[in-house]
Amino acid sequence: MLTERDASFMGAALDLARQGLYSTHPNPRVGALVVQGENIVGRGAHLFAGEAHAEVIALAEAGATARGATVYVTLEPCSHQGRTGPCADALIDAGVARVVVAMQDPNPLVAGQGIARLRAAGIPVDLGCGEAESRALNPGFLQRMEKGRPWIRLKQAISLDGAVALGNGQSQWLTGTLARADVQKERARVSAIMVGVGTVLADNPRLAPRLEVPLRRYPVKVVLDTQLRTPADAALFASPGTVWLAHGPEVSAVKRRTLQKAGAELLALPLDGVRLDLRALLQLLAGKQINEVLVEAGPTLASALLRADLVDEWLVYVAPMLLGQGARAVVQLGPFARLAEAPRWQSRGFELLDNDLKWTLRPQEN
Ligand code: AOF
Ligand code: ZN
Repeated sequence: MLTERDASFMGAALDLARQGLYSTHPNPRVGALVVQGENIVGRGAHLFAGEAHAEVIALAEAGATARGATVYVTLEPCSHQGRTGPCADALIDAGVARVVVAMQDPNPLVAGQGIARLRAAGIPVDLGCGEAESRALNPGFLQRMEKGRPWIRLKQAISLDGAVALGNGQSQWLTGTLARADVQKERARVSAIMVGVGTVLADNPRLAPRLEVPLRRYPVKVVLDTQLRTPADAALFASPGTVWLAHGPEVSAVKRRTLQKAGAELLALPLDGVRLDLRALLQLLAGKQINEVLVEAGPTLASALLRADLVDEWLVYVAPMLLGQGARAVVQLGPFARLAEAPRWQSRGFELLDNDLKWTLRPQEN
């Protein structure tokens, strides 16, 4: 039986899990709380793959007071011996009396076995408290485990008249400093940042998050570059984080070698028409443990992803300015003959960042 009190302790465990927002890749963000009577006696957050899981840290803090305690965990305790030991066994050994779990771990290595092991040891387990919040914290990990592809978050800065640049390409900057600082945080949380080669050639971006504190882990930089046109002296080679260049079947050995020497890892992909097969790319990224991807797309890549129904979330930073006639539209879709055919999106939240609006959208569910 779950109570209000359970919900409130699980809320605290979720807050702990959020400490891993920028660093747990490729693992999920997980928090754990040990409660003895009315008192919190242990707190844990999983922070880094290869290091202790949340439960282990929380149990260590609780020590002997874990005996008879209730433990709140935002993801099913693991049952496998991975980089760290099975958390289900650690909970059993500590003698806890009850475990409240936000959601089952879809990782096939766990998938219900952690909960089964606790129950087999006579420990009651309540499942589902805070499930929506826990899911929201790990969209990429969950989608990779459940659907074999990463979570695609498309990010664009647009004008009030729906454009990303003037006709001559000028686009720096539409949004103000606060919105641009927010993008750095969006970069820092993901497993990979993705752009088309057009963006590399036009803006020569570094694509590494710039935050006040150095990160323990930097996202991979993925460039969609069918013909391998990325210059070997592109700025992204000099910034922190690995570079992956996704290219098509027909690229010269010389180009391949030059770019590998510059530090790139090359990902050969099949074509879908004249462009890279995006589904194949996402499958490959999932195989390389990429959870969330921030796509900093120009209109071409954005349109391709939208047409293929591959955008899971759209972050639109709207600058209240007008770019006028001849400006480059945010996407090229349609034309649609009837409004009923026009794709609609669901608003999932907004934030005013100084003079700009950050709008979070998800595809309309049918
Ligand atoms: C937990 N508690 O805090 C986390 C869990 O390679 P390892 O040993 O770190 O295992 C990673 C897997 O463990 C990960 O894919 C996910 O299924 C689970 N994460 N489990 O009991 C935690 N982070
Ligand atoms: Zn574990």
